[in-house]
Formats: sequence, C-alpha cells, structure tokens
Amino acid sequence: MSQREYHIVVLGAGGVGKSCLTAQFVQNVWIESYDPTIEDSYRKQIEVDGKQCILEILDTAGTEQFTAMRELYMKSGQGFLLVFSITSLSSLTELHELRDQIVRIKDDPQVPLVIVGNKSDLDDERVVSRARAFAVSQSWGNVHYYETSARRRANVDEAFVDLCRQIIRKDAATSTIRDMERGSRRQRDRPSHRHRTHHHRGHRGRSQRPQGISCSIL
Ligand SMILES: Nc1nc2c(ncn2[C@@H]2O[C@H](COP(=O)(O)OP(=O)(O)O)[C@@H](O)[C@H]2O)c(=O)[nH]1
Ligand SMILES: [Mg+2]
Repeated sequence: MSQREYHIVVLGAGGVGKSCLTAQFVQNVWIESYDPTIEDSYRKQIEVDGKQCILEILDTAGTEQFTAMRELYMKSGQGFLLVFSITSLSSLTELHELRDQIVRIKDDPQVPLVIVGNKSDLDDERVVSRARAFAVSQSWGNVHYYETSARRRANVDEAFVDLCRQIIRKDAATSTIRDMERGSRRQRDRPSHRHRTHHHRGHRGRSQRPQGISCSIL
C-alpha cells in the first residue's frame, strides 16, 4: 500500500493552544505549560479512509522575525490548521492576515485549511460566539470550523483528520490531472509503443505509469 507524507502547519496567535493541541494529537498528552518560543515539528502516522499517511506537523511559535521564514513554511505546507482561542477576539481577527498570506503564497483560494476555535472548555470565558467564527469560515468559502479543547482532548483528532482528508483529496485530484497529461503524451507517442507491446503482455501503456500514483478521486 502506498504511504504518503503530508506537511501540516499549525498557525495562530501566541497562547491560543497550538502546542497543546499538537501534543494532544501527536502524543495524547496534556501539557499545561509549553515554552511559547519553541517551534518544532512532529511526525505521526494515521489511517484516513483506509489509507496510511504520515503527517509532518509544524507547530509554529510565531516568533519569526523574518517573514521569509514564514513564507518558506507556508510554501512547503500542504494543509493549515488556523487556531484561535474562543476567549480572545483578537486571536480570531489575526487569522485573516494569516489566511490571506497562505492563499497568496500557495496561489490557491481552496488550499486545505481548517479553522479551530480552541479552549472550548472555557465556555464561561467565551467572547467569540460559534456564530461569529462560523461566519468567518463561510466567508472564506465554506472552510470547516471546529471547536476544540486541548485540555479535554475534545475534537482534536477530528480537526486534524479533516485537514488530512482535504490534503488527500487535493493530492488525488492533482495526480489525476498529472496522469491525464501523461496519458495524452502517450497517445502522441503511440507509434514507438506499438512494437513494444509484447514485452508488456498486452497491458499497453499501463506498465509505463509510475507506481504509487492513484487515479481515484475520493
Ligand atoms: N483551558 C484551556 N487551556 C488551554 C487549552 N489549550 C491550551 N491552553 C492553555 O493555554 C496556554 C497556551 O497554550 P500553548 O499551547 O502553549 O499555546 P501556543 O502559544 O499557541 O502554542 C497554556 O497555559 C495552556 O495550558 C485548552 O483547550 N483549554
Ligand atoms: Mg506554542
């Protein structure tokens, strides 16, 4: 079975719970206090819809002084978890700039992305209503919105798996286009193909396809 590796970037204002969410997802642990300046990446293997994938998750610390650094990981990231805290309105508004930057750098308004409103266990300190966050997610083109609690490990897997699924879909669609392009190239090259058929026991063209590329759209 082919195993794909996907790069996820966790972004958001300082203190919203990016590191706690990442630690819960990757290691199933609750870490009360995390060094806010630590930026690190973690690997985790998961199965999504019967497919094994390895996730490389970058937990950003937002301390980078050089926007070039941020651009670099936005370029290499394939999916983005944009985290705010339901106890801080400014942490939600900060996501707009991040999202704009991602869309610009990836040159793709449909880039795999989820919005995460963390600290749902602190409902009595809530200042961002579900409706408000949902309106933002709608205005970004029906982006999926999850309310999570890293503390209680609520909805954590769901948010990451949703993102992973979006990346897989995008990847499959891109592979299909690549395959179709290869197919039309093969059509053009047909004459040289014909005298080779007996080597391939009649599976014309098929053996030329690189292994591991899936043609299915989920
Ligand atoms: N009550 C509550 N506190 C949280 C939750 N997630 C993180 N925190 C707290 O918020 C603070 C910042 O968390 P951290 O993961 O370091 O934030 P980061 O700067 O975004 O990485 C810490 O004191 C955590 O204990 C949560 O889901 N619920
Ligand atoms: Mg952190």
